[in-house]
Amino acid sequence: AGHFGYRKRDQHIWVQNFKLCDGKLQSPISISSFKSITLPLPALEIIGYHDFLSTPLYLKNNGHSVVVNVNNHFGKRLPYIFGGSLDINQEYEIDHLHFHWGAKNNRGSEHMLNGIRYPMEMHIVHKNRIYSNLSNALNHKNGLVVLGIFFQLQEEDNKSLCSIINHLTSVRWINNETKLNTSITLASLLPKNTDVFYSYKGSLTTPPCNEVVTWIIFSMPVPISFSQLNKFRLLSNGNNLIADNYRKLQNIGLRKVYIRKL
Ligand code: BO1
Ligand code: ZN
Repeated sequence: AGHFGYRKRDQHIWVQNFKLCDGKLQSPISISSFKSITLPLPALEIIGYHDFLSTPLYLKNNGHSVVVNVNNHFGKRLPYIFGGSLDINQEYEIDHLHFHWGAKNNRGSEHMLNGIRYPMEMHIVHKNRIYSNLSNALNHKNGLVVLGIFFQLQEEDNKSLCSIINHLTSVRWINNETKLNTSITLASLLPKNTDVFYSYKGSLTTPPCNEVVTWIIFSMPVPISFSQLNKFRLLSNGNNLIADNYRKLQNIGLRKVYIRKL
């Protein structure tokens, strides 16, 4: 029952195997700047994002997405975030990052922003430092923070993505794993401006759908070229190419979305 698919009929049966997917605080949602509540939030503090991540860094095809695992910084302090919309004194350290993308350019992102579905969305998953690992964090409502970053097509390659994208051919098949031969900084993967973001309380967008995620979605997208995006679309789960690995929109219900702007 660890299996789940993204086709419409597959998504409808997530709730049969994963009861939490039927909750009232599910993700993703459609975000509207007009319906968001402006708060005078402090800046999100992003620590260690300019340092090159400790190597070896592993890139893995897990059949749902492609993942860069960052949680094996033995000895070193992991990059972490605090401030912004996060509770005072709570620090969240990076665990991994992964991507959601479409088979066509008019879809792929999980969240929508002002009616726009972007062609790709990256999730940088952080766990509350007070929990010893990701699976423990999934049992607590302040367990995770996920940074959501939209990608927008442009003609030129995004150089910062090259070390990941150049290795996608080495992880074409499910469970393939490879070492990146050049390190990356997380800062290079963020939008130029991180001052403006949306925040709301939601869930994992995949089973088991735990409602433990504070979402922080940056307003400004990051560029990616057509040819770079096409390389994600060649990944396979053994039966099909991986694409359209985004969950359908969930009801916002009684939740509020907050926006920080300058
Ligand atoms: S996301 O950022 O909301 N798309 C997200 C989704 C799932 C996870 C983290 C972030 N976590 C892991 C679970 C694993 C599970 C895996 C499935 O998702 O911790 O138990 O096997 O890909
Ligand atoms: Zn995700």
